[in-house]
Amino acid sequence: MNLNEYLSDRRAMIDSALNKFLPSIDARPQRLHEAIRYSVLAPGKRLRPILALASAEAVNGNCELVLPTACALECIHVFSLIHDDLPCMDDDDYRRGRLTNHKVYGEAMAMLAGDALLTLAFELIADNVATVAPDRVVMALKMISNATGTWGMVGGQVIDIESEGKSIEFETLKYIHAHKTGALLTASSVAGALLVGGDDDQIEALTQYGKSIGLAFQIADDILDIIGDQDKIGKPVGSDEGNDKATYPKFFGLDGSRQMAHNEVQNALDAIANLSHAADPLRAIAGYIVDREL
Ligand code: GRG
Repeated sequence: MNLNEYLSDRRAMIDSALNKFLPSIDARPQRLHEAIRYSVLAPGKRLRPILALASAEAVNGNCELVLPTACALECIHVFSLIHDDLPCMDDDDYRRGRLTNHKVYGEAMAMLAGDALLTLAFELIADNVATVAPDRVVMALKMISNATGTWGMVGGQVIDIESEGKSIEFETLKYIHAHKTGALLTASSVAGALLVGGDDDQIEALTQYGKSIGLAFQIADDILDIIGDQDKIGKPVGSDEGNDKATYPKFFGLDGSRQMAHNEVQNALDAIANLSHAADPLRAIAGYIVDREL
């Protein structure tokens, strides 16, 4: 399969759905809606929603049926980016090649844009009852909430903040990565299949796939923060070093980290070995996650 064609086709599908689902700048409060659209519609990879669509396809489902949940996953992701960039967290000026949300709209509006995106996400998932079985929507709501809050992304962010400037055990670094970035990537890898009626074995395989690509993604992110091209990544490199953060390269060096990322890609492929050719997009995405330049 041609991965580049697949990714650009799915990105177009998601961008058009996001444009439809996000509040219009003509509706009140206009400035909030402008701030939301500024960050969500900025050029991002759309990795999480693409994974959700590919996950539905992997179990022979129609990916268009899960578009509301796929867009919800991007809303949750962008909420985390906007809040992570705030002065009280990483205090970053650039994201996705543009000024960060608070630099343009101010801190209060950026915080509220993140809050509105997080809640809009759950509204969108609930709206998915229009196209898939209600019991599956409830299962997806539970899984995605769990991956987002204290048991997932928010929990990982807290341990990350508490670990800054400290010498931490490798176990703690694994916890941070698995929760802060891994949990939402895993939920995205499972959500599509869950919604279109995937069976227990398929859901388990996709969960293992998601955990492995989640870890591979974060190791690649650690590597890109050292050797990446700032223009391609859309934000300054070297921020981990500047923030005194523990990373895979600090524990294992660049070559050791690259090898570990590739091992995780192989684990992801092994996990979905029993799925049919319909899972080929997921197979190709696993490789892309470590070979990407941004
Ligand atoms: C709950 C406030 C809060 C934060 C959660 C996920 C997270 C913690 C913060 C996001 C910031 C960050 C730098 C995370 C580490 C790696 C990561 C998720 C990078 C950005 O994701 P990409 O590369 O971005 O998929 P695009 O822009 O392509 O969508």
